[in-house]
Amino acid sequence: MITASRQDQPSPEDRAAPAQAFDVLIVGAGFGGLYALHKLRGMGLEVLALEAAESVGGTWWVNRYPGARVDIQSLEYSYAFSEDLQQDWCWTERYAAQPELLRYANHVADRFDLRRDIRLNTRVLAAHFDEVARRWRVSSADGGRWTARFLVLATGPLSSPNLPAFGGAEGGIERFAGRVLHSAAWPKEPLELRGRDVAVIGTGSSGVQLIPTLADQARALTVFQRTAAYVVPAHNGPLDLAWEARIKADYAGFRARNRNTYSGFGSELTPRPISALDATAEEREAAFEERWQVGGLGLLSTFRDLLTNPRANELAAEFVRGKIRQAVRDPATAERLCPHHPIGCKRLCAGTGYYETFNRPNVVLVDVNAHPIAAITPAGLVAGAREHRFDTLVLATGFDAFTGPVARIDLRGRGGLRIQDKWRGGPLNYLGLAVAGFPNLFHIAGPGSTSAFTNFFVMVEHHVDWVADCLAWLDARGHTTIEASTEAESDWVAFVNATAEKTVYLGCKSWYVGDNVPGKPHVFMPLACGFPAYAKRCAAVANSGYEGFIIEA
Ligand code: NA7
Repeated sequence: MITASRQDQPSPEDRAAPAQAFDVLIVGAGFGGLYALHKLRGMGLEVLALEAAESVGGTWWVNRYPGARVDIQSLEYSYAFSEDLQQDWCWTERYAAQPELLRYANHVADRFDLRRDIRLNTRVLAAHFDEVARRWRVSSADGGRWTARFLVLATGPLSSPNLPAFGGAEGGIERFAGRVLHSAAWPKEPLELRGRDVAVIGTGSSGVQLIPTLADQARALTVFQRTAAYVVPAHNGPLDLAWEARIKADYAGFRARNRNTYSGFGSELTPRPISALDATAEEREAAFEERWQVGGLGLLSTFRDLLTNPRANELAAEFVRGKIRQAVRDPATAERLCPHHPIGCKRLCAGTGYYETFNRPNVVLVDVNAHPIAAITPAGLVAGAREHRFDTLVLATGFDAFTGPVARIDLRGRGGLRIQDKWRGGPLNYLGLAVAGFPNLFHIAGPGSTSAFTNFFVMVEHHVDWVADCLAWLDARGHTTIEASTEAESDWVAFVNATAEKTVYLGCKSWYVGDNVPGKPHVFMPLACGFPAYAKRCAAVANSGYEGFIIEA
């Protein structure tokens, strides 16, 4: 096993206060970081996880906005690595709400005694690869300093909030005199919005969950919509105990079947093996209706080609538009709520009473696609040459996805190569796991992997297990460094792009292509080949003795 004395040999810059030495440093203590810590520590490695927040839980710590809830069923969106854990833990609802998910993260941290190796309130500022020592040198905002042979980025693909500039210096958010909230930085203390005039900007998954909840509380709610969302009903409710018992009778089998699906969940709702175009209109309607009644994201797997054939996709899209027209009484509002991009091109939303919320007398929908938000004012905002007034502004504007969480670290590889420079044209990597020029660095659920389209737990368990096997393999052979080759990296990026070409994902502006953040390169970042094919490629690389990687003794 790799060993390191806690007091590593100090470099000249370390002499003032020697850095603590570890085998592995993990950045992040969300669900990826927690499992990485458990797994790698279990191999006898010295591991430390550094977490910027004051709590474990990652996304489920910061996204504490009212209505926050997972959109994959909790019996599926949970760890599979421990049979005892998955048998003991009982979810109360079909889709757990944020507080329950946070309790689960805390339970895992306690159950596996992880807290002793997690340093909270620690934002990693810099991580530099020292080519002489062949170690990562890591420092934090509060002056902490560490070294490690391996660095694991479990920073999450969606952890860097997107804060649009709107009117820039003249009309930016700081001009607003009322309270500004972001869905991904919601305050801990209870917030009284009763009687307030609230505005929400953004109608993605977060906005779709927030809007019905805020409409219940606010005196008036104005929703600023740039792109209409496809929202399927979640049909949330108390967990069906008979279903739970059936799953728990063979949880391992259920997990294995899920790992064999495109997205790592939904094995009980497999696609009909035909094109939507080959079904009769009646068969199609009945099939979509059946999925609509089941609820959740399974609508997209009604037929095998909804995400690959634009004409098949349009049939599903029109089915949802029909539902919107039924749900919303005012025809003009209904039309504004009807999306016209391919369904699933932006992540499908699962909601509760979303469209019906626009029938409420206290809710107004404002289209800011045709008339973008020009400026924020002290009393509201200007769009379409008119001022909309409110006292509380909620930004549900999403995230600087994939690259944002990494690029805010001063991350430097060989020769001082900065990740911001390396990724100037988009995220280059190999297998979604490693970056050429950045030895002994692994990325959990990053760009170039199927993370955006895969049940997050399936993804992080797969990545962590792959990394663990890789470290064990290196160690058994006495190798010190592993690094993606530039050729393998280029081939991988070409594969990611070629795969996207075969899907409907390029048919709209989304965070998958960086279009939600002004100035970000327009590059398709996730891999759309489906989890089983991706896992097979990762396994093939490992089994070949890490083809595409440069390994040094
Ligand atoms: P999303 O899905 O990126 O949604 C952000 C929303 O904010 C979306 O409707 C955007 O419109 C809107 N937005 C962003 N910037 C602006 C500006 N400048 N003006 C008006 N509207 C704007 O983020 P979420 O937090 O909802 O969900 C992220 C993921 O978390 C989700 O996919 C799930 O995986 C869980 P746009 O569509 O860009 O026109």
